[in-house]
Amino acid sequence: MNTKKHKVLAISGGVGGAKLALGLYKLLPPQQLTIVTNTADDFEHLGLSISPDLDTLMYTLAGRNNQAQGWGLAGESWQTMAMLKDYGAEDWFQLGDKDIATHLVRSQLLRQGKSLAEVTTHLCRKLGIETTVLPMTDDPVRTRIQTADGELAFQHYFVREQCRPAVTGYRFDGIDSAKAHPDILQQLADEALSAIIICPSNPFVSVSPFLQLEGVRDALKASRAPVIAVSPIVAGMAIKGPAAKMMQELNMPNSAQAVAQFYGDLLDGFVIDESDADQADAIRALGTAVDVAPTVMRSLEDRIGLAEIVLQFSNLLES
Ligand code: FO1
Repeated sequence: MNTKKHKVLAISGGVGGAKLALGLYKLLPPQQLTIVTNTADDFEHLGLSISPDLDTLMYTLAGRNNQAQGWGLAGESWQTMAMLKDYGAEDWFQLGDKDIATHLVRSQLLRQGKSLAEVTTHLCRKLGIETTVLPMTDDPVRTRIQTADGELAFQHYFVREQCRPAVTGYRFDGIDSAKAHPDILQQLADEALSAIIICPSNPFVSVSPFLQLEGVRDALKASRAPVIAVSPIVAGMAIKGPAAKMMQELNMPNSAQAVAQFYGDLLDGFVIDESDADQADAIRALGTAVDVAPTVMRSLEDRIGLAEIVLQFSNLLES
């Protein structure tokens, strides 16, 4: 790695993105890594401010996530949910007893006038995370999923309806007036930035909200650091979540190549899985460098291994 350039900015959604973010977190000292997280999945539920992707990332970095489930905390209990059921309250969104503490503290600090970024830093420090985790914006942005039966709030589509409705489109409520967190734009302009890594998250609903914030796409293109994405689609399937199903419903091929096309000229490099090696040349023809690697992250070693591969790839592409 260029010795003067050493900072890395990672962009992550929830479960899939957090796996690679954890690999980077294990490899890089806290001052060298910033993780920007999607907040368009956020919502207000039962009077609480819930930020699912921030929660997933924080719990993952703190080593307290429920690995089997993909979201929430390990060793959780569900007494509050049982009582909510007794009251006939909404119970489609599972809030564990420990997890609720996160939402209570976040909601209280937001009500006191703290920004989402300030609250996130507070929660991270208390969980022992020193690396900077930034919400993409402090302003409310909310994904709305369009279906044949009308529009759904993201968590209603994802959790309540289990991603069953066919998606005809999506939009991000509030995106036009939301401002990217200023530290993100500052980092993107930093001469010491050596890599911008788009983690394997859903390109449409987890990464796109960040890219659509005013000034972000231009700042990514203007940055001298290479922009590298890891494909969330492996052998036509998403490891987790509805990305592949959405692609089919939006009349796109559910392939790594289609993801590269979606990101377009933003990308300097694209990491695809070994099982998709036959797409490498077609992606290179789009003007993007390609690295073929084992991208399915089952173990912690896999997460660190992929993070190493991506950082090495970024060294090759550095200008
Ligand atoms: N995902 C689910 O599939 N079912 C749930 O009941 C659920 C509850 C939940 C509570 C707190 C939290 O931070 C996340 C939670 N998630 C749940 C995950 C989350 O909704 C999704 O993984 C993301 O929004 C997609 O990235």
